[in-house]
Amino acid sequence: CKGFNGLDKVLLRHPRGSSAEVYLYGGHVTSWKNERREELLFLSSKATLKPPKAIRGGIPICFPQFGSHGTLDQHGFARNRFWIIDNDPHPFPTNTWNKAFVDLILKPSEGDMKIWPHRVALGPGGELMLTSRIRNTNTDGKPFSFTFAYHTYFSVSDISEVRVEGLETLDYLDNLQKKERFTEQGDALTFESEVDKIYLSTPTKIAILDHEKKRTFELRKDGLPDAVVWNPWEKKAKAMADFGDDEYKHMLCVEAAAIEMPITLKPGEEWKGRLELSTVPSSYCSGQ
Ligand code: TA6
Repeated sequence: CKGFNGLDKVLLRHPRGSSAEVYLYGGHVTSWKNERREELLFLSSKATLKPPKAIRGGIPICFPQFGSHGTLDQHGFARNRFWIIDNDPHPFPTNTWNKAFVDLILKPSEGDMKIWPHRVALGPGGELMLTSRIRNTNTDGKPFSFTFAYHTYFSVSDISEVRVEGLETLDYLDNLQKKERFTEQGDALTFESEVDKIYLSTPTKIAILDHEKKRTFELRKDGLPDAVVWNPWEKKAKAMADFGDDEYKHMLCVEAAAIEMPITLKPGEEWKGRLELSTVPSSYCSGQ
């Protein structure tokens, strides 16, 4: 890792694994490349890389609040802050022993007792794993409730030729229809217009198929029962200053999240969220 703390650009490579690499900026994953150095995450050409504006792309972390319902700014403060590298991390489970990793911590303010450790790991096959551990450190006996999402921007060749498998027949809240609850149809998701849906009680694994690249992203998650699917499409894309007018064609957000049922911790209790991303070749033929 270059750089001493999250303020610098940090490069993560696996010493014995594939030549895949991950870049972090300010503690946020902004780039994940496979062994052929193909970029797998979307980062807008207009993204601003300085707090308090959130980075438009990569994997911003929405914590301690997802969305705008709550007392904080949209999506909470974690994504608007620089994180620092933790050189003396609380031991994470050893199941990451075969991965290169960097440990980060987020302190809401200087000297704050609350610290939230977060590990970014890169496996020998180029798989990317994020683990966050949230503990209630309150000494006044008060519970701590939060909602959370890894707001992952996947890079896709052409949104009109992408399918998402794993969310069929599930209930979802539609952000475009006053968060009303609906039930998804029985086929894989395809995309012809703006979408902003929070799928509820989703499976551990979700697949995102990119027809042109013949590549499937596999998203696996723990501790995160919901999944958000978002593409702003043309009109909203034009309205975002940090997003290119046509960039909606080349991205899709599929976000491992805990939203419908906020996570509530008693003092001393800890929650762990985990996201693992990998890619596999896919034989998806569009129009099937
Ligand atoms: O994840 C979907 C969403 O909640 C959308 O409603 C849209 O607002 C998107 O996040 C981006 O939010 P941002 O605050 O980063 O512009």
